[in-house]
Amino acid sequence: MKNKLISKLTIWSLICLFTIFFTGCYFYNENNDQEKIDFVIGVSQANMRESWRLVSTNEIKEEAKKHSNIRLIIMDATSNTVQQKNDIQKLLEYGIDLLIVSPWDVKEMTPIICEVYQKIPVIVMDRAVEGYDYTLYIGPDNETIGKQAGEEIVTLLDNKAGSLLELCGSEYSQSTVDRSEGFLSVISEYPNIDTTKYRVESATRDDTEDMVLELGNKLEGIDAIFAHNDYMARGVYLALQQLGYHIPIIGIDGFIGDNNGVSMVQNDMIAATITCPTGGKEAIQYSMDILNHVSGVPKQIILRSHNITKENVGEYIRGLDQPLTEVDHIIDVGYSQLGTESAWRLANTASIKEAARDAGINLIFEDANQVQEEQFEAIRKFIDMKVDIIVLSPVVDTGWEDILQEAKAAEIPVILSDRKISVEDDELFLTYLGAEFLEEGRSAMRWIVENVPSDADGVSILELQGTIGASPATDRKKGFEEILIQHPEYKIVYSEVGYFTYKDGKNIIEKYLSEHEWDIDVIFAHNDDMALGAIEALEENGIKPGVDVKIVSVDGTKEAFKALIDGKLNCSVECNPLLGPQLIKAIKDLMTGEELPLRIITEGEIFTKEEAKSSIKGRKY
Ligand code: GYE
Repeated sequence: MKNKLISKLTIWSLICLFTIFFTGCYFYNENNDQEKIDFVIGVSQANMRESWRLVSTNEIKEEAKKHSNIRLIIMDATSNTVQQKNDIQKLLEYGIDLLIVSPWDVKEMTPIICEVYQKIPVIVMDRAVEGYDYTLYIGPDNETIGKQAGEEIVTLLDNKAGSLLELCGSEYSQSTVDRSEGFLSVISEYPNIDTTKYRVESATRDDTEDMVLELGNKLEGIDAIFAHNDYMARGVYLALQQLGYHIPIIGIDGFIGDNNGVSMVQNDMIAATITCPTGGKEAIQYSMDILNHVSGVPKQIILRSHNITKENVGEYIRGLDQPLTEVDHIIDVGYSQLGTESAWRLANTASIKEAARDAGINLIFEDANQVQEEQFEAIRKFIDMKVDIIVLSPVVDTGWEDILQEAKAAEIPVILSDRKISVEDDELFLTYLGAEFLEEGRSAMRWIVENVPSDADGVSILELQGTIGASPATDRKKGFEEILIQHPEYKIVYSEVGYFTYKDGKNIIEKYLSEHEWDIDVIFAHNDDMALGAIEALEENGIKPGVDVKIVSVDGTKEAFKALIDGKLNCSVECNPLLGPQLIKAIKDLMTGEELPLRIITEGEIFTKEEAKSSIKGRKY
């Protein structure tokens, strides 16, 4: 420890000397008592020109003030990739313990971020890099933000009819593309609403003002204007004032302070703003957890956005000042688990029970045997018991509206764990904690393309599907087919539902063999248990699994690792069931009044024989 302190101090002095030579870099050091430096955090910001990034950097600094034992070194890449790479190199030379990076060009920055991640933890903000080579990603969901803006604008229009303008930024900006897509997905459902898109490449206030001034009397008959950020919204407002038009405006960002979105709503300058959180506060909070090796750090945090209107702006501002509450009683949590169908599920249940026990939480646990009605009963029981929080791991994704309305009426918050649901009213649950199933399906098919080359006859795939209507089954299939479609030589020639169980995986292969000559090149199983069942059926019929037919599955259980090592399974895409620590963190945050993110996404690696060999020892499930 002492050595560590000395080296931190030496590094710190060096850093101070370096400042003299470098511009675009500054050290944030609220507390001058250098003895206490435990961690140096490097922040590589894409630029300090965009206001959103300034807010983000400020939030990072404000949150860092709460920790006297950390130092920040912040560098401004001035929207330049070469500069950002150099910045990161310098930060490494300064001996940072963790890097927070908001990349300018995601593609270009991915390799260096991977490289840094091999040495120290990396938090990526705002723009997601490709793959999973980072510790944690924190960012908004721009498509959802676009949808929220669309919904807000629709409520403004009488009879759901009218003409809209959409003012957006550069088509090369992913956030612009996503916001636009989300917005249009809502608007397109209303045949009597038409919308015209204009681009303001710089997405700034002044250029937007000029563009709207130029539109002049083309604004006649426009019923509402959607601007992709609040600075643009302000430009629209200023132009409309000069032109003498009164058209409701909706912006995005929702920052506090003069001329920002929230005060523009308060002052009737714009009709609404959709908040786009920067995640600066969360970046520091999670940095501390990562550096202190706290368990329960997820892979991705997708932040929540709010619609701020004249009606709720006061309440929103008051909410921001609310201090966190102390929880003075034992927390009662009702957990509706869907079943015991797989090794994944057993590990999941064990992780949740263990984490609840360690945290002193009273967990009322009900297993529904894969039957939705049993989950309804469990939830009703939890409502009667007046638990603090209900956690639902839903067997299928539809049919939850009524029961969740009952929970809402009883004012009991609901968290979704593991699987997703599709409901019209997003407010029926607070957050989703689980894996990115779409990506798992994509990874499985990518592995096939790279490892099972096609011959003249093409590649025949047999698919073992999970439970019909369960989000991991739907999304794994969808993600798999997204990649499949790009490779016409690969075809799914047979697909059956195996409910994620070993028995059904085995039965399907037996049935196939009784009806067909074996002509399958690859089996894609939505989980390991079905793949292991298939392996048994193949062996009983003299077909060598992993050799005569390649097998790819999802989950990454210990049993699957053994099959990988034995060469009977070729690839398992990890879906981590150990959700307990992350769930407990969410429960505690909720109880103290912290806002939960929109989604909390867990990590997933890809395992083949070699990786399985080297990691089976420490494997927990
Ligand atoms: O992959 C499968 C289980 O919902 C992610 O359900 C979970 C899936 C998991 O039965 O093995």
